[in-house]
Amino acid sequence: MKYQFPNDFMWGSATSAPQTEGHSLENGKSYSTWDKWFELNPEKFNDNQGPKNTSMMYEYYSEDIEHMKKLGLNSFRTSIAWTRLLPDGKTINQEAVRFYRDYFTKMIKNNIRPIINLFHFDMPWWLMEKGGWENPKSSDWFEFYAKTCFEQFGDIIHDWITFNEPLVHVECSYLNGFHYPAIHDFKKAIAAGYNTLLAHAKAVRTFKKNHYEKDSRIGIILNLTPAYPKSDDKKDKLASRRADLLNIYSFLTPALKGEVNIELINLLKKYNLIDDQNIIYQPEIIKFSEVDFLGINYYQPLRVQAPLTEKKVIKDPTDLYENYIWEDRRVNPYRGWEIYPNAIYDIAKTIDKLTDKPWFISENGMGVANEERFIDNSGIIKDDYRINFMKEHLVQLHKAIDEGVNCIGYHTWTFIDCWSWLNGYKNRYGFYYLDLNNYSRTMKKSGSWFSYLIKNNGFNE
Ligand code: BGP
Repeated sequence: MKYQFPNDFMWGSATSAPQTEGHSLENGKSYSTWDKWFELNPEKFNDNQGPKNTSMMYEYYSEDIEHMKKLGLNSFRTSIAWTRLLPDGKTINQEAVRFYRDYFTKMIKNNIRPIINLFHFDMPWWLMEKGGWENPKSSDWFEFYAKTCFEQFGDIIHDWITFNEPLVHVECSYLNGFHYPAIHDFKKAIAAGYNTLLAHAKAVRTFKKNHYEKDSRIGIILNLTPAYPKSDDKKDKLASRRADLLNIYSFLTPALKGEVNIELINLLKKYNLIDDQNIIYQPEIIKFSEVDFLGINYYQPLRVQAPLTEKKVIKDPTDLYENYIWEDRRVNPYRGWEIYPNAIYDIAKTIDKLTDKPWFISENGMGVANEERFIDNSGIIKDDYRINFMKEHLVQLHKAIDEGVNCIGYHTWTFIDCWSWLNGYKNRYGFYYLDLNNYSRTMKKSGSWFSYLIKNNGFNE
């Protein structure tokens, strides 16, 4: 094979509990902010599609593991729903324990390594009513939840993740309106981010103290979107550095070193963005944030330039750096995201300079609307655009691996078309097409290609 990957490379897909399980208020599960928000404002969700009816893996998981096998996946990431396992934050829901144990055990029996994440944007409603991540005590609630997960499933799960893209629930809830409570307040965003970091550190601390076994590891998944400056001009470069501090190093420095990024703290202090009332700096806890391994989600780069007007009072990250459209860009028109595979190589090299820890691409994929257009006579969706997207990204990843970076796997987003937050089912990402009328799953052309790739541990062109 022209592009041969290392032995034991993890090939898989990623998803999350809220986007797949369905039955969102059944079998003992309590409300997450998504369940509640949908009840309060269904019109905000594309086509009124809420989290109740997703791909219904809660009942289809046995069959779906067969589908994973057909692809040849050797690993799979999903999450536990905090609201299902601990509906009131304190009491274990035994039905949830039964469900998750059976789901994970079946994967393992089929040689699919589960990578289990604790939080994928699904804040419990009872905690949201207490302020969610803005509340400094939220990290204690999370630590209790994490400990419960390790106790209930630590005998079968060996790869743990604390958070998926911790930056995203912060910016979407407190800056850009895509997650509940959808307010705009930079200071609150920073407090919520800091409390999320504390929660991560406390979960790692608990894991290492009580549940660390020889073959177990704990990590975090970060969306490390690199910021490319518009020009070599000093001001544009400063803007891109600031973007990287906020978007990359806010969580990457703690995850690699067990300390906050001082340059970032100085920037936030300079603009009076750290609110001492909400942030109680606890380096003795932050030191536990260092992880064993790292997941990197990559979809699109960030293109930045210096702000067009200089502001004294900073109310938004875009007051520190502004986005611009690169004239040569290629774009996925459905999601509106730039397609730039070279960034995967750049990220790999950046990580390589910072650490020897193992890492993997934990999400990469292409969401496309109305894929029924591409169904051929045999009833298969010919998603060649998705195959090309993966190939282009894998070529870049392969180049970096060839140069020695410690990348141990590649996971796509996603396995079966899944529910996507406010976008509902608009953009589809799966290897399997989901028919929402009867929940049937049909493999797309990209699924066949991925299984060929796994079988050969590589591809030719
Ligand atoms: C990532 C999230 C996923 C998923 C994916 C695709 O940031 O971790 O949950 O949603 O993006 O994005 P979207 O569903 O918004 O198109």
